[in-house]
Amino acid sequence: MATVDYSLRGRIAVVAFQAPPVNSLGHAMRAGLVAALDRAAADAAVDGVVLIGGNGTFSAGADIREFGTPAMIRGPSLWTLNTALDAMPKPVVAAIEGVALGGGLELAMSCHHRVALATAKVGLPEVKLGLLPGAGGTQRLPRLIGVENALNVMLSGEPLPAPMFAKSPLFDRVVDADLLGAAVAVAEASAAALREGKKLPRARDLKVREPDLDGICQFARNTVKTAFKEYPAPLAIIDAVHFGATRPIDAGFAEEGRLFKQLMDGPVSAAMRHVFFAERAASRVAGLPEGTATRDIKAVGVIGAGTMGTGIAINFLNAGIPVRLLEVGQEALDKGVARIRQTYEGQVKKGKLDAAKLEARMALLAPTLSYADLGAVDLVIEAVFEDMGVKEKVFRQLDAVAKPGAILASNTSTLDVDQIAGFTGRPGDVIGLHFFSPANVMRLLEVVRGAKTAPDVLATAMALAKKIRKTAVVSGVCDGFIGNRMINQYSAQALQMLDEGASVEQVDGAIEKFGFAMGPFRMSDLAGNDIGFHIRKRQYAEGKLARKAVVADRLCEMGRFGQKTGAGWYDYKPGDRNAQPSKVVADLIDQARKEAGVTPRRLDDAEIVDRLVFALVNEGARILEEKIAQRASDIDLVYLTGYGFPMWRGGPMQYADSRTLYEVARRMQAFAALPGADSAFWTPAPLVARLAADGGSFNGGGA
Ligand code: 3H9
Repeated sequence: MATVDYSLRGRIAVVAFQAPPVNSLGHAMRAGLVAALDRAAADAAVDGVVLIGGNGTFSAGADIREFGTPAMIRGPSLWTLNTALDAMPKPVVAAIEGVALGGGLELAMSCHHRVALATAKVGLPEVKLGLLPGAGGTQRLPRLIGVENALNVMLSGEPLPAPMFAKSPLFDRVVDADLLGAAVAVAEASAAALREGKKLPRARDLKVREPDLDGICQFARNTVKTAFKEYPAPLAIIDAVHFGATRPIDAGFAEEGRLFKQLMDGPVSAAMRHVFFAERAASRVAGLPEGTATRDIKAVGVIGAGTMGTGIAINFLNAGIPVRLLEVGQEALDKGVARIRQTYEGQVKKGKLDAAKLEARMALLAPTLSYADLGAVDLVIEAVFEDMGVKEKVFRQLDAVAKPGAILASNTSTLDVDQIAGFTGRPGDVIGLHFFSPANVMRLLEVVRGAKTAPDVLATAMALAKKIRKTAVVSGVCDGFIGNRMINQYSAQALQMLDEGASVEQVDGAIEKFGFAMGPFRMSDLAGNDIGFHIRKRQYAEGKLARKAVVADRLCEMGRFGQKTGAGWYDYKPGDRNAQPSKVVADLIDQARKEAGVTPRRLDDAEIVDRLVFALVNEGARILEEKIAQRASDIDLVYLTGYGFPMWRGGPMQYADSRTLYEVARRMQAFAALPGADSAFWTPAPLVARLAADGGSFNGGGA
């Protein structure tokens, strides 16, 4: 049980937090702390108190797992604790190492003094959970470091190095070593000053000194209104600071509390808290115990120097890992190397990289035309044409040259990784590593676990993903894995709605208003319509597609592959990526409706959005039933980090939960009854039907 250690150092009580790993301030910790403060206050042999993390870190703040549960407000609350600190008759010093974040920093600000190790980081990251600092932070921080600095800390949510604030009243001292010794010394000196009649310093007694309060707050409001349109927390932070800066601090606390509750009860914070836990849960893989040994990846080979291969290579170069880049022809290889250099040069121009680093990264790149040169690398990722025959050739050659123990990975986005593994004599070493384009930018990495993939190969892939700063989600083998299998259903609905009466612009516009970065047609024009065409042709041949995508196929037969051919679902002017509505496409759709004998009807935006999103959800549910994805939150992460699903909605499964699965199933049944509907498509997946009937949810258990 989380608690605190209490010991004496001379006449100073040392209260050490013991709630590993991050000393979050759950109920047991709060109760332990209040008891320790009461004990110290009552003990005549104690002159002061030091609060310190017992395990290398101060505190990561309130226990987020308690949010939305009765434990969060169960007394003593964080509020009671901070009030108890304000009322302490003896000096209390916060000794900060590791991190003091959120409620952890708020606790420290309620102490009379703060001492930090120079390596410590402090911050108020509540904004990243869709919240504001709700334990006095919006009132105490401006009093300690000024309004402008405090707004920067709270609006960015970033953990910042303690020395940044060494000269402000936030810290009495920032030390390089012996944190406890320094904190005890500060407590002793403060106790001595108290005996001499000095008052204990409290942040609450400071005045906010900011002559241009209104100007600063207005500027901040204007900035966040455009940058964080859908997020209520940044504005609430500014409002709380502005309100409290000119009033007694208790009035500020009350306003902060009101706004905190409002945010906590709202859908955006629920979604962002979901994402916080989803990111951490994704690294837990069934059947892969923590501490599974990993293989050493000192050098990587990438096959294919096209857009995908070069994007993949950049990830490793950025992480300082040497890359051998293989192509079949010199010209393509040279182009690939030039593309990588250009990417870095672009970053230099934007001031994101310096010229020396550019050269250092390029020096890690070794282009080659020979498979033999891949013999020494520890991991090879192929990014060649999406065709089983081509993959077979590549993997047979790799099997011949790769050293024993090397991991052989395919970047396939749809093909059967088990079949690919079968082209080698070492299927345990084969895995899918599905990057998303542009591979050096997109955060998602689908890690595809084949039937025979060895546990240490999987563990290595997960660890490597962290190193190259990707969000890794494990998927089982199926056509399209998690992301593309679901997007196929979404695209099918988008096309179906064109057949029924919607326009390309209307479908894109509706889902973009919902918050997607790009609608399905603009997205397809960007990625290349030929990719889907190629996959559909295979799926027609395999009998996997019930309906022909008549308009989409005709579009490709006309060579309208998207931006790269200057025409796709939209028209494009030379050198201009702005999508212009296309008369050609409108006529094509019209013609297809006539051939099918469809009388077009008007679809409203709500129908368009629900059909697109619930198509994702229904397939997501099937993916869960088949155990292709381990958990609903993994599916959400795939969509948030790889497909532009709006972050503030928490992903498709979380969004469905927020609408209630009963409502979702009802909408699906209504769509099944529409004229011309594919009723099989809209039959709720058994998991959706069960959860709808039981009142369950994907993410809240039951799935
Ligand atoms: C707040 O304080 C509100 C107040 O203003 C007002 C209240 C009234 N609670 O990230 P890691 C878990 S809001 C519960 O993998 P790292 C985390 O889930 C809070 N659990 O490690 C994981 O568990 P598991 C404001 C938490 O070294 C494990 O700890 N504070 C909390 O990469 C390790 O985490 C924040 O937003 C928590 N507060 O990074 C800080 N924090 O192993 C959020 C972590 O079961 N936390 N866990 O998956 C962080 O930024 C990072 O976790 C931290 C460590 C930098 C601390």
